[in-house]
Amino acid sequence: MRFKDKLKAISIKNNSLVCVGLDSDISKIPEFIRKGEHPQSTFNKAIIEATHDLICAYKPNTAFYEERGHAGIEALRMTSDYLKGKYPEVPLIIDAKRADIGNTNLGYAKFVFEYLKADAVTVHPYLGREALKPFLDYEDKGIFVLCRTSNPGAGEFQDLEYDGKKLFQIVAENVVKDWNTNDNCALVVGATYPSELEIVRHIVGDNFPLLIPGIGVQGGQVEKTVKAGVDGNGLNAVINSSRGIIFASNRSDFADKARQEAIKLRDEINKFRKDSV
Ligand code: NUP
Repeated sequence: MRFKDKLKAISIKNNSLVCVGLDSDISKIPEFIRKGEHPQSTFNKAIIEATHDLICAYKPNTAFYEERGHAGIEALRMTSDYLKGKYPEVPLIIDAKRADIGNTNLGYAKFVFEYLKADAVTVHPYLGREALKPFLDYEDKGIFVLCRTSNPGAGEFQDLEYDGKKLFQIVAENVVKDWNTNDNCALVVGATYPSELEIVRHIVGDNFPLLIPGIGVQGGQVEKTVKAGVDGNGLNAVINSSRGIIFASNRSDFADKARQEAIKLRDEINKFRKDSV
């Protein structure tokens, strides 16, 4: 199934726009798991078991696996194998923020889509459409292009103006008009910038997925995010929380606490989602 259809189906089935960020920083996972074999994948499996019926996607950020070298890459692959085996209907977004010249992107794309079997990936737009072709050619996958990021300094380049438009607006326009010929593009917009999020949703229209990180620890507010981010059907907003869910407790109750946080976020999102459609 194509990524976009998979995302829509699970969002409807689970009645949820929550994306759980599997940013399983080895230094933060509970000590009794850290001491065991395969700590990151054991942790991820427990989080998946506790939350798979409450969410619309999982999003591991590769940074927290790459830092461990071989063991981390293995953990990422084991996590993907587990999810694909047990809950194949749940999309896996690999947050790797890749981009290089086309020939090099062939390798990046194979790593995420063939080795890790991801359904979607995050990429930088800076090298342009031509360079990203190896990603865009995967018709069934989702290509999330960074548009307006959640960090405090995001505006340094993203708000630069050309012809009365800010760079992030031009990125959104180009992606939706020119890059999306396979109907597999999506954008990343931080929850910390609801006005920009509203502008981007207006540019891309309905039926276009937006990955929205920055809820909770980074300060993004749920109400503003939902109202600005969902499409006309109350869908296609993938609202990510990583630390706020997976590290709700660092004791033996960590999975239960993660479940409670996921329920809380799902319900809060749904409360405002109703007002938006
Ligand atoms: O603009 C972005 N902001 C952001 O936080 C784009 C991202 N991909 N992210 C990622 O989302 C970030 O790298 C991390 O993996 C996650 C946010 O985590 P947290 O603040 O919910 O813990």
